[in-house]
Order: sequence, then structure tokens, then C-alpha cells
Amino acid sequence: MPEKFIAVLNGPNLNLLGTRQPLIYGSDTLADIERLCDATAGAYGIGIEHLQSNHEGELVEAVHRWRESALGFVVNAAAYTHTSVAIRDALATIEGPLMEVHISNVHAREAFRHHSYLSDLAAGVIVGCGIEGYRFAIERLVTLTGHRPKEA
Ligand code: DHK
Repeated sequence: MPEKFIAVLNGPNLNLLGTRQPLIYGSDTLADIERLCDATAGAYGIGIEHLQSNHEGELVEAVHRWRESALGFVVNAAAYTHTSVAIRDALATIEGPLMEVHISNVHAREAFRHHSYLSDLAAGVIVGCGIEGYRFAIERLVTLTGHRPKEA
């Protein structure tokens, strides 16, 4: 594990990005997200721990694993955003800031996507910016945790 790292958690069905409803989620893949996050954080000398899971308990356990050691968390809990008190309760214990990300603009979609169990815990929420939202979220965590670019 890198000395300093941000945890990036992706929830159910995000492993299908690229082929899943591209009109809503675009054509970028989960691997593209991971590369973008690695490059964004790497410019500050910060690593990324990635986890994508289709299982609520695995996401909870990843929060437990990194809750004290991560500089911060970027979380797209996908459908669990709208249902999971368990993931919320885990994220309420993290030491660093939380950024919530959604690829699509959930507020322009079905009403059940308008409520998030995570937003009031988050330092910021980014929706509808495609996978760029992950980059914005990491940049924000870098600012919030007082990091500066590595000297050239
Ligand atoms: C991803 C999902 O899988 C949905 O369940 C959420 C989110 C929205 C996204 O836009 O990244 O409602």
C-alpha cells in the first residue's frame, strides 16, 4: 500500500461501464476511471486503493480496512447510494473527507435516485460530469487535505 493514498470505491454494476446503458453512463470503462484516478493522484505523490464490488458487505469492509489510513474517500456507491444505511454508517466512521460521485446526473433521472444516504456526510457531491467527476473529486480531496503538486 502506498504511504499516502485515497480510497476510490465503486458500487454495483459499475464493472459494466462502457457497455452498460452508454447513453446514460458514456463509453468509458472502469479501467479508464482507475487510470484517471491513478494519474490525478499520482501528480501529487498520492496513491489510490481501488475497489469495485457488487456486494454491499464488501464495500462496508473496504471502508473498515481504509477508514483510518486513507487521506480521504471517493465513493460512487451506485444503486447502494439510494438504499444502504450500512454503507452510510461505515462512511460515518472515516477519518478523512468523503467525496460522493455519480457519473450521470441523478437529479435528471427517476425520483428514487434523488435521495442519497451519503450526501450529508460528504464534503462535496459531483454528479453528471461523467468520469471526469472522479478527477474533480480527487483534486478536491487534495485541496482539503492540504497537498501540493510534487516539485518538478
Ligand atoms: C450509478 C448507478 O449504478 C445508479 O444506480 C445511480 C450512478 C447513479 C452514477 O450515475 O454513477 O443511481
